[in-house]
Amino acid sequence: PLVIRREDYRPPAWLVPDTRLAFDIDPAATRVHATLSVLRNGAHSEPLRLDGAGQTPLSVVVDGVAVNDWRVEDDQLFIPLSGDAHSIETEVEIAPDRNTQLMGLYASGGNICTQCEAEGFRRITFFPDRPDVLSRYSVRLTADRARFPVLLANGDPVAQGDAGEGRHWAEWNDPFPKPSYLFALVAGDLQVNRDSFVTESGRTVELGIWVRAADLPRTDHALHALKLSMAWDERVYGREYDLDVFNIVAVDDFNFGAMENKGLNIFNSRYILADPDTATDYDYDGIAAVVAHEYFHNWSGNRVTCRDWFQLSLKEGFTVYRDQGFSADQGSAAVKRIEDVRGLRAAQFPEDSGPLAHSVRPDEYQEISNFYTATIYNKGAELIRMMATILGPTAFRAATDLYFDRFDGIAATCEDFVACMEEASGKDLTQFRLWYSQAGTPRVSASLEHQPGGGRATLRLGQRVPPTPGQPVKQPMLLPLKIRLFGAETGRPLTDERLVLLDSNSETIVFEAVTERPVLSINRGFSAPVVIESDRSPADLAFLSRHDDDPFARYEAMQQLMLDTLVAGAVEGRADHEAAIAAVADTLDNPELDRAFVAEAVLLPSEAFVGDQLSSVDPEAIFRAREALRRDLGRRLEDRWRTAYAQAPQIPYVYSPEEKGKRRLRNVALGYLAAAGVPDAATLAFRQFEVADNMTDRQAALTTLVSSDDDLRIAALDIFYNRYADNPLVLDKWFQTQALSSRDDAAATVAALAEHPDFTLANPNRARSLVGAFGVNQRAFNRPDGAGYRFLADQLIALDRLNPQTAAKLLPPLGRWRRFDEDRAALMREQLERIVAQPGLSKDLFEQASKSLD
Ligand code: HT7
Ligand code: ZN
Repeated sequence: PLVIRREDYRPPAWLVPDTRLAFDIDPAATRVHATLSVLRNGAHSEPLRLDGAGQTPLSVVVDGVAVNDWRVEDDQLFIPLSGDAHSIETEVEIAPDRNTQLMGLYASGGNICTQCEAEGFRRITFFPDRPDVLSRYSVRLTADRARFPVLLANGDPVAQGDAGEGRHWAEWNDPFPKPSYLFALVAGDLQVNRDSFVTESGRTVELGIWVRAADLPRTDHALHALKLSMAWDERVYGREYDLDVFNIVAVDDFNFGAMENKGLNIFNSRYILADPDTATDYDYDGIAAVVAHEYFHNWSGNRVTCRDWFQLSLKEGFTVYRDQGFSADQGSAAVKRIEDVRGLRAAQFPEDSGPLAHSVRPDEYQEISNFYTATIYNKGAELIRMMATILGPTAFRAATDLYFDRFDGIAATCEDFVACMEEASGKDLTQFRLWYSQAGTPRVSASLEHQPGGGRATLRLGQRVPPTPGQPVKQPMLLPLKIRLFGAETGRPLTDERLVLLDSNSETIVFEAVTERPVLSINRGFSAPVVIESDRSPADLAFLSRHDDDPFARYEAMQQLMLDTLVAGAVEGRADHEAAIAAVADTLDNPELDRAFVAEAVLLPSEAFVGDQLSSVDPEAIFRAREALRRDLGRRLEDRWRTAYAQAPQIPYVYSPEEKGKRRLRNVALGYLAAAGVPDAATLAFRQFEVADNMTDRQAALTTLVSSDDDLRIAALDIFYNRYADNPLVLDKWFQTQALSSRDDAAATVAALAEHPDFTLANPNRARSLVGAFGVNQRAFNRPDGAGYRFLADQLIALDRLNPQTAAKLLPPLGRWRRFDEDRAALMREQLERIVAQPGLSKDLFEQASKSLD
């Protein structure tokens, strides 16, 4: 396989300051005429080399003259040029309606749209399809007026008119130089929800969200989120929007969440469409976060872009950090931090400890689409957060100002970003840079000793960065750890919060005159993305869950207590549940705590996370241990769960932090009542399912029923299906809920659902809702007979023929074989080998499967 290496980066041989594109749109045969002004970049004699995946030009014209001394080799068009500046015209024909990969120009629901990041533009026309070639685009679209009444592209609209024979045209111009991955167009039969936003400097921006007519009533939340994002970026980062229009289009077929194309964002419809009847609180949150994320890219990604794809985290890590800050400001910052850390642990920690581990700035890849990972996005965001912590808010803002100003209109690197952090703050981040180059989650050991009678407390810290593929030996990293001590007797803080910068393999910190036995609160706010290994007793963890003043640390103490209990249960077959039950009871009883926080704090760690703590995962044992603790918590605290369940949220549905918190706690309570096996659990759930005026409560009730043995489960599934048969996003929930069931027959149900008439691999959301969800159902997927592994491999092989990117994204569960017993490991490897041996396999799936075998 061809490996692309970061160290091989060379500046482009030719620049393209201006690009003119004319599209004659026809789903079966679209003509693309491109006119590029090209400039030799430095003194060299290389021909012009344009990327063009699988295409042959219909014509090539240089400075107005048709030429034929060009050649196409390895998907690149070579044109010899004698001068330093030329005009190059090419024409190609492409078929969007046969594009199942959903990269380049493709059809979705009868409309035509694009996806160019990372390397989709080369599937549209010949171009140096790399992020450091920035060009000014003007675009003319011509299409059938009846089929495609709306014609959109990047930038601002210039003109439109009639093209005769039932066709019409529109011209768009984007004055900001941009890389080809930000190019976009849409031709479709769409309606718009319009609004406007007046920027800080008084300019009016026309906003539009374009969807199918029937979806128009479900666009208000996204539009509101867009306006909040625009105001937030002005207030928090001093970033103002720069075009006269900002359009968003929602499509049903999309490989990712959304795309930040300049002035014309294209979204997976699941991150736009919401109303109380069809979207959960979680969906509402996700929509606001993704709308904000794509909007924030206008500065972190578009105005300042990436030099090459190894720098992907420059825009993605920073933009995730920015969207996390936005979401934190809309409600409870503590709950947002808890959710983000839970996501990091669910997706990034396993990646960092498995065969696909890579650094935040990777050194090589085969297929760049495989590097849109939790490491690049979420660990990347943690790196920015750590720098913000080390610098403090004022210096961090000065540093981001410097970065945006200095690199505006430039394709920059992660190094450029860190250098701005240093320059604006005067801090030395030399050692911190290891976070960009070393993969693996650092493990920090912490042990605290105290001399009784008001003596000295000694904290011993150690760090170890585990080996990862290609990186057997690691250097110690710079870890910003927020630390505080609390008095075990009084429950009061004994020290201020301290930021310890742990920069060596071991370090000792001394606290003098500590008047009572101290309890250690460490990595407060999850200040560093590390695993803490401490010798704190269950009693100390329970103490922190009651007394710690940092909400994240309080949550963390509770989770650690539960995790230790579950690990003991899974390994030894039984565990003492008392400390965990008492801590949950105290948390439920504390009226001062926000309900959303309580709901998060009393939830048990997932089966997968328990498995991540063990050298050999026994999915059945983990499931039994977790069910036992859930049952005990349910039974022993039944009165409390019933009280929590009785706190009905407001009707009609209101999407607000308070109401979300109430709904969440109520649904967690329902789950515990079901786990307790109370006789009315199924009736309670079914009644909630029937009377709910919102999807949050309806889906939560369905989730409870779907894991139960009660026949009401079948009734609820049928009602749900019939009610939402016309809504693809809600049908995804129907598939997903069943794929996540904890019933013994979950694997068989999933296999049957793959044959359901509404199941299709052609739609990525649908594929993810069944195949992707099944891969995270630890017990069902890891059935000892290997049926789960075979099923996943069958689906991936079939999906790879349609959409390699989406197939490759769903492979990782098969790569976790090292963590399982020999029999399961052999069964998983068998399927990986079967995938690798498939003739015609994509390089996307080949890279993931072959690396997973190593
Ligand atoms: N920057 C966008 C990435 C993206 C993407 C990547 C590969 C294949 C399809 C894709 N669609 C969008 C999304 C983002 O991070 O905002
Ligand atoms: Zn992004």
